[in-house]
Amino acid sequence: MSLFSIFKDKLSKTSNILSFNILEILKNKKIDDLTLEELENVLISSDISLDVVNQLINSIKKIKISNDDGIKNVLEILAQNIESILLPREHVLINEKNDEKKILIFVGVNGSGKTTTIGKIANKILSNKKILIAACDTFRAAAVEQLEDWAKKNNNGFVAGKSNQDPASVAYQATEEFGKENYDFLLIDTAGRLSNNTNLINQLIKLKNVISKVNSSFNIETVLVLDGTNGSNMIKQVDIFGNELNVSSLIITKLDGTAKGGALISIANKFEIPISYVGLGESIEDLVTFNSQNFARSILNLEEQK
Ligand SMILES: Nc1nc2c(ncn2[C@@H]2O[C@H](COP(=O)(O)OP(=O)(O)OP(=O)(O)O)[C@@H](O)[C@H]2O)c(=O)[nH]1
Ligand SMILES: [Mg+2]
Repeated sequence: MSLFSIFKDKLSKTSNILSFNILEILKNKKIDDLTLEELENVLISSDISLDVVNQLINSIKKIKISNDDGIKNVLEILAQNIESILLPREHVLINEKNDEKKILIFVGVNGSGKTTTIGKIANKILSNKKILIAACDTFRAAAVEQLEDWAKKNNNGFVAGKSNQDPASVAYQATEEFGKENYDFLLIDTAGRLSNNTNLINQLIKLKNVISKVNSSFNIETVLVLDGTNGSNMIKQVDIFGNELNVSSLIITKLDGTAKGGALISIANKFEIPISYVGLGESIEDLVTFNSQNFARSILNLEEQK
């Protein structure tokens, strides 16, 4: 299956609604005020934010439709506009040729997909690279076990704290081991739930500080994992985590399970934080490098551009 077909298949919940409704609205081949208003509502219903919807509507306002190709043309223009919003956000998180030691800290609210995403990423990293995985979610024993299973499956190193140990001290231990041993990547899993968001963020800030104290020259990326089924509520999470933790990359999961995939475009438009991967399913291969053209064309149910 090509990468494009995977996007198209897995984003069908969003595209079924978006493209079906757009085609219905354009059936009478007229772009008048009523048509534009109806199109606006459909775009908003897939959780595309109002400022993006306005941009998109403006781009098709003056189009004349005389036949079926004209309808297709509208979809093509929408796709091009969406692609141009997304393109600057494409980002390579794991560069297999990179020899520099790299630390990735995965943060995000509970259930967003951090732990499974770490497993998927470990699976992507070439087998000639050495990976250390650290379970800094010390509040849930099940979280540690889940990660240990992933780690063992791929023969990776694994560091876990004791129950309720300070997550920062587990991160410290792991970073020391990472520094001394011949590892290429350190993947750090963190807890998503704490008594409140302020406590959670403070704990994560402390964890990051401890890591840079061990060795300030390590290349550290903070990856915010977002649950795609949250739609436009993801924006609030990027606001909170993005500012406080200097997030350098976003991963949006569960896009296979939602019709609100349009929210990814809103995020790309509002924030300059790059998007490295999208989660398109539960199995280990279902984490896919984010590609703006594949995303834009898939949600409008268009064919791959040759
Ligand atoms: N359909 C689908 N499910 C996903 C995807 N990514 C993660 N999940 C599921 O989401 C659920 C939560 O994933 P976890 O990885 O445990 O989430 P977490 O962020 O570690 O959660 P906490 O540790 O509680 O904060 C699991 O059932 C995963 O299988 C995805 O891309 N698609
Ligand atoms: Mg977890």
